[in-house]
Amino acid sequence: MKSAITLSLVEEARGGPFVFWGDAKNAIFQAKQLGFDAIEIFPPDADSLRHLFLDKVLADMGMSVAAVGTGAGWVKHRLQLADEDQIVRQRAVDFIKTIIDCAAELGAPAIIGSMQGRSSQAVRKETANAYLRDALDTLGRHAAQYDKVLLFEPLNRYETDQANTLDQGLALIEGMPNVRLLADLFHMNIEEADIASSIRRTGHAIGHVHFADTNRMAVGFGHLDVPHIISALRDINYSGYLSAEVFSKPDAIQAAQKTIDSYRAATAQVG
Ligand code: LER
Ligand code: MN
Repeated sequence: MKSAITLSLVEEARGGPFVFWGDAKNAIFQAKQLGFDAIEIFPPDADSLRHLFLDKVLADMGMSVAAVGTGAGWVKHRLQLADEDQIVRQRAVDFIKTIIDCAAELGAPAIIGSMQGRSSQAVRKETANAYLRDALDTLGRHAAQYDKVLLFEPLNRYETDQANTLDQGLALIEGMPNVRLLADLFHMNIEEADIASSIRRTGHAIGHVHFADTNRMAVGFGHLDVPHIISALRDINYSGYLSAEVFSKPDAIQAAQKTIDSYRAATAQVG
């Protein structure tokens, strides 16, 4: 398993669960200093990320990009894949395609979390699900041209009704060989009956993990049963990232330090 930490470049997402904010080069430097393998980036759009020319600083630092989030499509541009308007849905798909393209340039997969949208008065749940499936199929194929997977993230019930658990996520991506599940431990703590069992059941499809404690603070600041979860990840031979998508509390450095300490303790303990 590998360690990663999040960086948000989206002002509209202030207060959200990201450790570093704004200054990408500094965040990459700090993450490297603390011993992380990679950074996960939440950009406003593909062009702004490209214009940072991070390839060089990443190469110089020996750092990777774990994943690139698409949530700004919703937070900043109000696009989502279950919108009632076909034109908005198409714009949402196009927005995600551009992120898949620039993530691939950085060697990383893209994540679909809040862009999955939800049902509404105008769009029944079955229809919302069908819109999402269509989009995931298209976008998974788009990512395949770069040999990258597409990561689909079930979210807790307060954020979506598309998929709240890993089992629901697995049903949604059925028949899409290039789409993998993102297991976010914060959402799972709310929705899963047993986090470790869910990981074991759906493990063949898990491609990324958001490493967060029960209160969405850095792991170690809440009451998550970390050894239990790490041993489930070991059982499924998970070799991807544990990426800290957590609040920058009490501040970025302390959240990052706690994360890397917990990551090291947990991965050393279970072997
Ligand atoms: C995104 O990764 C996520 O977990 C959602 O809660 C949106 O912030
Ligand atoms: Mn997440």
